[in-house]
Amino acid sequence: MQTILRGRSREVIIDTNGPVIIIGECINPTRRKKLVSTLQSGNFEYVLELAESQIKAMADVLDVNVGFPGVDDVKLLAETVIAIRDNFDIPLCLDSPNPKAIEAALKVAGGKCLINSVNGEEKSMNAIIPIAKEYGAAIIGLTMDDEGITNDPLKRLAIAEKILERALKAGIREEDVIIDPLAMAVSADPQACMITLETIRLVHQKLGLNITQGSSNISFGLPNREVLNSAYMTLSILNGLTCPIANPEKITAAIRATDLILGRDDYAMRFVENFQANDN
Ligand code: THG
Repeated sequence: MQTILRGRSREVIIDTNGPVIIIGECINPTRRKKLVSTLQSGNFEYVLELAESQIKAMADVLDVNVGFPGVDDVKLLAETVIAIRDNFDIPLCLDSPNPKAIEAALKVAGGKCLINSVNGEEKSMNAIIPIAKEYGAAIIGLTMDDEGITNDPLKRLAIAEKILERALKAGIREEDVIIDPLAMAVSADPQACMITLETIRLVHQKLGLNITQGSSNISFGLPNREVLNSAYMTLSILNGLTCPIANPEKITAAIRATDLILGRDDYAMRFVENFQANDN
């Protein structure tokens, strides 16, 4: 199955058979307080630097998250999207829990965006799915609902099925629904990664949809995050992860290595191209 996203003109194809598509996570105020302060004063230099360095590091899509307590993200997300859109031809993943901010950003983004995200709560599905249909966007469906986050992979799969069903009913194409199995900190729950890996396997096998996740979430609160994130990335890809949200400057080499090992990189072209561009 193929999900197609678009920037101003460039098309990115997310294929359930790989190779892996990288959604750059770095435009996010977590650990980057400077992002909010510069954006709020109308200075887009720093966000454009973050875009450029991630693209150099082989990001295929950019996640754009400007959410921070006290921030008017309806205005700020749209302004940030305009700045990126005017400078780079790359598809965007609009990351906000606020449907109004998502809609304002879709109005100015152009191309074909990925909405991050909808979840299995009635309120979320009712707000986001019609917007996705209206603007022709793809959606990320988080496998949580009105009852919160379950530790049972089969229940997470059932939520994914529910979101897919609603989207299909609204006229959204199957391939435009990407599932997020919820990557959580393994420091907080020793089984967290195993639960998510099993959810990935189930969604891949039973629904055949593209799968994303905020992979770096798993290493919160631990040292040597890079090694932990790389090991988890490889296992996730083996189970069916196709478009992680991650830091390309730290994870692209491991992703290219995994694709090569899985027979999805003829003559190691992509592995070598990344090594030549980024020395890793
Ligand atoms: N699912 C979906 N969207 C998401 C998440 C998810 N969006 C937000 C978040 N989770 C994913 N984005 C981030 C961004 C930054 C970090 C983690 C998740 C982060 N970065 C560190 C830094 O920049 O210093 C470390 C990065 C690293 O070492 O690789 O912690 O789950 N749909």
